[in-house]
Amino acid sequence: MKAIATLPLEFTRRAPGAMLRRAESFTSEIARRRTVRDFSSEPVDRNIIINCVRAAVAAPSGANQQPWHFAIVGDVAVKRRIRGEAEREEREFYGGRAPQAWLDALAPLGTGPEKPFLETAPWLIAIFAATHFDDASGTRHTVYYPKESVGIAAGFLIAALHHAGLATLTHTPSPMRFLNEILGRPSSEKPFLLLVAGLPAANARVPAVTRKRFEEIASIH
Ligand code: IYR
Repeated sequence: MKAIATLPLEFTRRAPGAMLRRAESFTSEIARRRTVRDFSSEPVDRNIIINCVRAAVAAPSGANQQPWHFAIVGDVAVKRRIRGEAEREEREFYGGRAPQAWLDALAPLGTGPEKPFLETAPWLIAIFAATHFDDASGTRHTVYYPKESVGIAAGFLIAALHHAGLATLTHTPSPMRFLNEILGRPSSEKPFLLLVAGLPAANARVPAVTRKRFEEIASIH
């Protein structure tokens, strides 16, 4: 295959001091991100969500295949259907499908099968990962590193939403195939995660959990 054309890189060089200040300022902002489960029903402009999805797709992906789809849901009836299906799965999960050790790990977070936030929050973003795709000539292609690629994009999205001033919840009902049916996505796309986005309820509370110390999660060589 012929090599792709190249362009000069557009890159902003910064002084070391400026880089350190920017690194510290980004860290202090992103470190305030919390997973929120109590959402306000206050509307949020769809253009904020659209712009954050545009940030997500700046993520790198295996072989630049961009194997993702973001289904942005604000319609009340669609959110209600998603809640209904998610709670059906979650009742099974909490009612016997999950091993006791898993339920024990979740107990401090106080999660359960009720998922009112799927209707209360103004926006749900269902993120799908393509496992393969067909090109214009109908040839099937394998996607390389779909989970890594979509995971990175999901991280960008969560960071962008937080930066914009919104709260998020990464919700993973398992299995999530019902999302393909409700959102009309092909079976070649696997639901990766259901992101809830909006403003927190006025009285929102979060678990008193802490992050691991730097020395526990990183080593310098
Ligand atoms: N998907 C379930 C269970 C759940 C699993 C993990 I791992 C969490 O960090 C939180 C919840 C639910 O959403 O309740």
